[in-house]
Order: sequence, then structure tokens, then C-alpha cells
Amino acid sequence: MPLSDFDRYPLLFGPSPVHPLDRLSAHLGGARIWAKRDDCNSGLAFGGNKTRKLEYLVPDALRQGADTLVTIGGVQSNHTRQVAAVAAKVGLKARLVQESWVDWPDPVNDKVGNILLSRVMGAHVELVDAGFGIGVKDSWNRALEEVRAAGGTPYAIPAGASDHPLGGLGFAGWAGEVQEQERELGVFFDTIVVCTVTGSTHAGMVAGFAGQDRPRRVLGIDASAKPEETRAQVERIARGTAELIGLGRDLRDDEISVLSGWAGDRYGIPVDSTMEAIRLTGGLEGVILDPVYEGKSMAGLIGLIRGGEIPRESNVLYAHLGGQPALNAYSGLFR
Ligand code: 5PA
Repeated sequence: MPLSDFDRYPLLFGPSPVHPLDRLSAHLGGARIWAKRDDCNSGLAFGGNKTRKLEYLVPDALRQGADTLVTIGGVQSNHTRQVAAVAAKVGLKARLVQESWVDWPDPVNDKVGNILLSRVMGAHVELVDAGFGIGVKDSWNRALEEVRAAGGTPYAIPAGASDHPLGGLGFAGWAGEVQEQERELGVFFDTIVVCTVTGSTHAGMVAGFAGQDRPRRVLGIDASAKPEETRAQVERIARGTAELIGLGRDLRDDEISVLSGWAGDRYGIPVDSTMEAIRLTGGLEGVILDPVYEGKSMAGLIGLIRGGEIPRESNVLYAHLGGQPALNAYSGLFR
């Protein structure tokens, strides 16, 4: 059925703003770069891409009579923080499994930024010693069991709200929003650049854009450092979402591109190109990026412009998906 027929619980301010990054574009000497700002899409604990996805999961949770949202991420997960905010907003409890996905030595890593905000909002935060992975984790299943054993009704939200039947809908909607904003602005974005890890942000976009008349490139920049797993998940979610919203045709393989080269060796650890992207975007535009996700996707965009893969006459839209609170756990990088 068409996307507009799915229940959506409004959590965003409205369409997220789109604006050009002219000083960054001039510095790179070509391609006009624009940003669509899902880092400030909501008044709920600073928002971000998960808040947009959760608009489609919340009605399902309420329909099922859930009383607790149960989800998982790293210690500095943006996703778990947004689930905590949404739970507060709709009057549910939040149970957050925070695994040690990133071996990061900052002494306040488990005290500031996202995890602090989740605690402020009253979420039940559980720290678990386990490594990075976008699949289903034992710790998450255990948390679901514990909520049930205590007489609660959990609603299971996987990492990044991605591997969930409704996970791609939010960003399928983003694609339609872009098309409307293009009409208002009199511009066409031939290339979209988006950070991809658990996959449903990128996948939702692919499914949404696939139904539009004018083709464009959606370039997913891998920040998982496990690009095969991310690519498989993006493909699966993109196809599932396309079917759900009645695209009426199979997605072609060339509609799904996950690019590696900017993640470094490990999820969550910035490399030189990440740091350059963060400094350039901050110093030339006053736009803040984080070292885990957006710094890596902006590094990809910069690299693709410098290498000519994104041509000079291109209008490229950078999807800013949030993530700034994690910077508090990375202060040592900027001393
Ligand atoms: C995240 C994810 P996807 O997981 O939908 O591919 O989005 C990648 C992404 N930018 C991009 C920011 C700021 C993000 O937070 N974050 C996760 C988290 O736990 O916060 C799901 C991994």
C-alpha cells in the first residue's frame, strides 16, 4: 500500500530543512553541496535519523499494547537516546542495552553525551560487555525476556530500528520530502550522500527514490567497517520496503551502492579523513559532525568530489543524520 496509508505518529517538527553549504563547496572547487538537516528534525532530545524511523514504529507498539520499548546499541548510541526520548514523549518505558561496540579509551565515554541524555530521560540503561555487530544480539533477547518475566509487554526495536518490517518507511518518506523541497527550491539533487551502518536509512531512501520519475544516485558511505554485512542488510531492507510501499518492480542491483574507503578499520574510530571532514565542515560552515557516522560520510563526499566521481556541475545533497552528542566522548581528539 502507498506510504501515506501507513500509520505515522508525528515526532518531527515537519520537513527537515535543506540549505546549501557554499563555503565548503567553494573550498572544494566544484559540485554544489547542500545539506538536509535531520540532525535538527525534532524537539525530542535533539532528534536524528532514528526519530524519523520511529514515527512508523510507535503506532505499531501502541497497537500491540506495549509498555516498554527495548532496544540496543553501543555505549554512545544515538539510536538508544532517541528511543529513550520517544518513549518519554509517548508515555512508555525504555530499556536500553548499551554494548561496548567501540573500544574507546575516553574516561567519560559511559557518562556523557548520548548515555547521559538517556539517563536524564529516565531510561533503564544496562551496560553490557560485547562487541560491535548489526545482527540480533543475545543481550537484546535477554532484555526482552526480563521485561516479560517482570510482567511487562516489551516492544522489540532492533539496532538502529533497521531490521524491522517498518524500519525503512521513515526514509522512504524522506525521499518524497526531498522531491517537494526540490520543487520549492528549483533545484534537482542528482546525487545523495548518506552514512550507512545498520542500513534502513539508506535502504528507505533507495526504496523511496525508486518510485520517482527522474533517476538519481544514492551513495551510501559505509561507517561500519564491515561493508559486506551492511550492504546485505541494505539490500534486504530496501527490497522489503519497496514491496511494502507497492513499488511494483524489483530494485536493480545498481540502485544500491555501499561505498567503503572512509570507515577506517573499525566502527566508531575516526581516521584522518574523518577528522579533516569534521574540521572543514565545522570551520567553513558552522555545521557540527560526529566522528562515528557523519564525519565519515562527509569524508566520503569530499573524497568523491576531489576524485571527480561527483562532477563539478552536480547538485549533491548530504543527508545530515545527527549524532553530535557523541562528540562529548571524543574531546581528546580536539585538544
Ligand atoms: C547512525 C546510526 P543506519 O544505522 O540507519 O544505517 O544509520 C547510520 C547512522 N548517522 C548515521 C548517525 C548519526 C547515526 O546515529 N546509529 C546507530 C546507533 O546506535 O546510534 C544505529 C547504529
